[in-house]
Amino acid sequence: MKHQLNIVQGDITKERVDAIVNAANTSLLGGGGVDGAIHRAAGPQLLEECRTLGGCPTGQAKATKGYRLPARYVLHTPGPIWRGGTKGEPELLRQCYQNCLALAEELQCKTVAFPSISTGIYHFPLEQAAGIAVSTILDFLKTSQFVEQVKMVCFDGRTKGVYDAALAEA
Ligand code: AR6
Repeated sequence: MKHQLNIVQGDITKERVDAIVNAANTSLLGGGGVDGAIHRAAGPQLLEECRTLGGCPTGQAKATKGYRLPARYVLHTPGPIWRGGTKGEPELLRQCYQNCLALAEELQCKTVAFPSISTGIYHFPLEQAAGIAVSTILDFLKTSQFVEQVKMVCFDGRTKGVYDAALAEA
């Protein structure tokens, strides 16, 4: 199959893909979790470019170069902070995946790697987040022109298990 989604366990900063996604915050000026790991691996030029972007609203996405990363681009998207699920969190999370994939398509990327957006410091429930991620990515892959391979890069075994189950049920 030409267009596919794979679930893997690992460190997204090591991925040799056209674009990796950063689970950022609205300042785009760095933080902990995967955001901290990406900035450390990319080097200080990433923060310099991020400073020129003027932040980013939750659910939207902005691209930078990858600098010292093996990936050519970083697509920064602030996921929703979980506030009980009645503040539009599911729709905002869907928009994160959708807008990153649209940006990857604009940049003519063939391969894109995502972390599990919002399920760390932002506490979005993992099962629900995995369902949203998998369905949004699979829908996108049905009609994408450039993007052929999407990887969900899960940092730990529990996260990978939940994404595997979501893909099996899709
Ligand atoms: N590779 C892949 N996944 C990772 C890595 C890595 N190197 N490191 C952590 N994860 P989080 P959020 C996983 O907290 O919930 C930051 O401070 C992690 O185990 O990074 O969207 C930002 O600046 C979890 O499964 O992101 C924001 O302020 C997933 O990545 C805030 O955290 C997401 O966890 C965003 O919170």
